[in-house]
Amino acid sequence: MLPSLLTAVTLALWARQAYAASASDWQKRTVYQVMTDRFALPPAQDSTGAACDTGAQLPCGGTWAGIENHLDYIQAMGFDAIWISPIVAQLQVPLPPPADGTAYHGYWPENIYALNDAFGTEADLRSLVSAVHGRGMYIMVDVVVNHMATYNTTAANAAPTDPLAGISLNGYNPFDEDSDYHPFCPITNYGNQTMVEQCWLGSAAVPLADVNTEDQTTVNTYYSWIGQVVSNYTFDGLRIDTVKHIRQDFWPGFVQAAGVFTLGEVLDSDAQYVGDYTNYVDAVFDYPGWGMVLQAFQTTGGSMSMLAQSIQNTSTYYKNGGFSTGSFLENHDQPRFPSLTNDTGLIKNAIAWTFIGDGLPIVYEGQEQEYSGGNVPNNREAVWLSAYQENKPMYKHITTLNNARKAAMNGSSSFLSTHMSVISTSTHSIAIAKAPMLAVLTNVGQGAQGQVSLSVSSLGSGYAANSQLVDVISCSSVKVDGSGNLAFTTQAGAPAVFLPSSVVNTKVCASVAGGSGSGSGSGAQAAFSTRAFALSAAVGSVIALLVLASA
Ligand code: ABC
Ligand code: CA
Repeated sequence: MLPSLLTAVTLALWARQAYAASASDWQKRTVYQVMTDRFALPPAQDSTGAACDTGAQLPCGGTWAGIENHLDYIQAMGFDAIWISPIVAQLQVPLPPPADGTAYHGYWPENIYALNDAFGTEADLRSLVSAVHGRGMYIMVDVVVNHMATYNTTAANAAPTDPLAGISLNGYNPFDEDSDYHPFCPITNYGNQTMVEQCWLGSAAVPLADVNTEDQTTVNTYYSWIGQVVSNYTFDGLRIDTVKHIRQDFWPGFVQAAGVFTLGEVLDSDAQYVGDYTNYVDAVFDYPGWGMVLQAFQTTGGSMSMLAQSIQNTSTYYKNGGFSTGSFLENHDQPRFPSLTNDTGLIKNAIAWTFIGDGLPIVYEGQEQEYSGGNVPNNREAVWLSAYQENKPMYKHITTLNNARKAAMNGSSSFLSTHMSVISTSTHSIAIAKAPMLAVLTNVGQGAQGQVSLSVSSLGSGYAANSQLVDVISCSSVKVDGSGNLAFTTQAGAPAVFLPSSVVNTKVCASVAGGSGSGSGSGAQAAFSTRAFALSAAVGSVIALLVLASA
């Protein structure tokens, strides 16, 4: 009896290990965010390339089977995890829909015990999960536990009074009684935390009925639900919606019941406020850092020192500093970065940011195609309209960054446990070390060639004098000189991401140019012998960036 019991226990533990991915398991990965309705049509319709009008806010037809059919496209870009939209059954609104559209996005739950049949069948979802696992990839599911969505038939266009009075909760599962919800009040003041937690999101037409998570029975319902969802489908992680809208002490029990890595959405720009939630869930999206990345790279006048300050804030206010963050440039709630600037130099730097730091890198579908939709709903373009082209500049850029991160990880066992550090900033650049990686990001823009020189050997970059490096973005060799200085030229405003040449394999750079060992700077610079002017060479700073404007 005993041996078989032991075997059973061992097997159970093994099964749990195989799927119950922890924060440190996730740290080794990078994530591609799939908005299920907009990523891929079911295989039978795939070649039709059906139109998708984002402005209409109607379902465009993406499904779980569609995602499974295009995992190659995601994996070839170097991602080893995906995040999918919420999976549960949704509120249906009459057509034409109210101003805030339909539930195509999946954030309007009505029955959390049923699947959203617009995305496919249970078999389709299981098949997707096993296909993802079969490739050695992880899958993160988005979950909404703050609210159930309702449609206000009596006062759809009126100022809301008490929507519950005019709403039938027939068919809601669970929470089909008014008493399951906080009394109606719209959130009008985000500075009032009690209001943020106990009042309602949404609009007059589609009020998001705020579940009474002060009630212990309700809490227990959610805890057992999440445990079932994770184990039933063997999800590896959760993206948790609206975390700041539920009291903090709800979360540890939820996280424990889930048993997998949890990444929470706390939409706020205040690092102290957001960072506090890392005491309650494993990690949060780095919204405060994201705001600084936008200001740094959306124009050539952005501030690099504010970006450095934001990295400092992350290490001060987040439980494990940047390790407890998800790093992103775009998502389904924010205008796409190329809607703010069409400067490809700036875009490449902003994308690089996601990959060179401590946070879990996350890329929103369509970034690789340089989609440029603005505010919701325009930022939710269908990926099939791109025909999944893999030869696009940003697809290649993201692939390079993914490969570079892998190479750094494989080349140094301490890469993942080494905190990023800012080794210098100037008006237009910031140098960030996360040994063995050193990134130099600039906002000089695509019209400029910048000559950058910085002292690296004494500043925690991990590079000794005479180290032989490769900038994996340009695939050119650069050598740290005998005094520990690094000089190189950044082309068309692109970022530089250095790795020791010993860890750069042919997957990262098929071949390496300029590997003379004498530094690539002088030869290359001669080509830009036009008007030269120093945009910044901060006195006393170890970094100097000289911009040679092309005439
Ligand atoms: C729909 C339409 C929109 C229309 C809206 C009324 O209705 O699409 O065009 O404007 C889902 C859908 C949305 C839908 C909403 C409402 O439901 O995706 O399309 O909008 O029906 C999460 C998800 C999000 C999802 C929901 C709801 C929550 O990621 O996709 O939306 O399940 C708040 C929440 C946040 C939520 C977000 C949409 O709303 O906190 O969880 N996201 C301030 C507040 C934030 C607030 C934000 C709203 O405004 O502090 O809490 O987010 O825009 C910074 C400040 C921030 C400030 C921002 C704007 O500026 O530091 O505090 O955020 O500088
Ligand atoms: Ca709430």
